[in-house]
Amino acid sequence: MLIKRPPNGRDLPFASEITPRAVFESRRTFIRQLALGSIAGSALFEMATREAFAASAQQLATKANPAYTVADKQTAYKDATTYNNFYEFGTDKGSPARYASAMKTRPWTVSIEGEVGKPMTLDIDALLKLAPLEERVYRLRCVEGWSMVIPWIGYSLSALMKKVEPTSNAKYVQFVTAADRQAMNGLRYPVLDWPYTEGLRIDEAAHPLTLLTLGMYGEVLPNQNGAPVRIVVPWKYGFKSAKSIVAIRFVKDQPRTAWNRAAPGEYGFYSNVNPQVDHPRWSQASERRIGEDGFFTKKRPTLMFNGYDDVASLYSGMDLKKFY
Ligand SMILES: Nc1nc2c(c(=O)[nH]1)N[C@H]1C(S)=C(S)[C@@H](COP(=O)(O)O)O[C@H]1N2
Ligand SMILES: [Mo]
Repeated sequence: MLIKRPPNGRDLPFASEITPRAVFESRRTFIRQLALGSIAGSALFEMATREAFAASAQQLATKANPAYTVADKQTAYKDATTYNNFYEFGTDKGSPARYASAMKTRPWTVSIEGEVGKPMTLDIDALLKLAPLEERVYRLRCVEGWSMVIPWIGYSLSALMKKVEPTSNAKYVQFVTAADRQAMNGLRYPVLDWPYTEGLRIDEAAHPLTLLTLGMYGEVLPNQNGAPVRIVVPWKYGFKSAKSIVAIRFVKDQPRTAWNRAAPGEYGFYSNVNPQVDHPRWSQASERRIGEDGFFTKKRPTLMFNGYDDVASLYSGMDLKKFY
C-alpha cells in the first residue's frame, strides 16, 4: 500500500503513495492521452479530470465485521462529509468541510500516557498496523436530535489497551484532541475550553464496540470527520466521539470533559443515548436521520443506548437519570 522509502530523496510522498493505485494509474493514462491530444476537447475530458484529480484519498483494506454492522441504510458520503460538528473549525455544519483542509494530518503522533505499564508514542502508520482494520457500520446519534449511519474503519480500542497495559490505577481514559491555532480557525472563539477533551470509564473504553477509528467509506478519514484518528462510541451521544486525537491518557479520577465544563447541567460525563432522559432544553425521544427524514417527516424513535443493548450491563444498578 504505502511505499516505505520514497526514491525521490525528499520527505514528501509521491502521489503514488497517497493515492489509490487505480486513480494514480488512470491519472497517468489520462496525462499520457492528454499529451497525445486525444482527450482534450472531448466530452470525456470533464469525466477524466474528475476521475483523475478529485478522488485522491488513501484507500484502506478492511474486513467487514457483521457483528457490529447495523442493517440501516447508510448515510450518503456527501452528507456525512458536509454536515459536521467540529467546533475547532467553526460552529456551523458546513464549516468543517470548508476549513478543515488547513489541518495537516501527517506526520501525526498519538501519545499514550498516564497509568500504563508501557507508555508509548505511536505515529499514524503504526496505528494503521496495530490491529486488523475492520469495517463496522454504526449509528451515530448527535445530542442535537439528528443521526447518521456511517461505515467506519478501525479496531476496538481494547486492542491498543492490551499493548500499553493499563495499571490497576487506571479507572478512566481521557482523549485529548488537536488544538492548533494556525490551522483551526474556530479556536479563536471561546465556545469551549480548548483543547476539546472527552473521557470514558475504563470498562466503557475496553468494550469491543468502542472503535479507534482511522477511516470511513473505504478510505482514510476526511479531515472534517476527525482525521487522522478519532474515537467512535456508538451508544453515546456524538460529542463523546472525539476527533483528531493527539493523546490518550489513562487516569485515576474521572476527567473533566469539554462539554461538561461548558454546560455541566446539560452534558454529563456518561451521555448515553437515552430516549427517557431529556436534554434540559429539548426531548431526546426521537431523531431525524440525515438524508432520509425531511423536516416534515415524522421523526423516528430514538433507541435506548442507540440500539446497542449489549452495553446495558455496564450500567447495571446505576440511575441513568442521575448519571446522565
Ligand atoms: N475534536 C472534536 N471532536 C468532536 C466534535 C468537535 O467539535 N470537536 N464534535 C462532536 C459531535 S457534537 C459530533 S455529533 C460528532 C460528529 O462526527 P461526524 O462529523 O464525523 O459525523 O463529532 C464529535 N467529535
Ligand atoms: Mo453532536
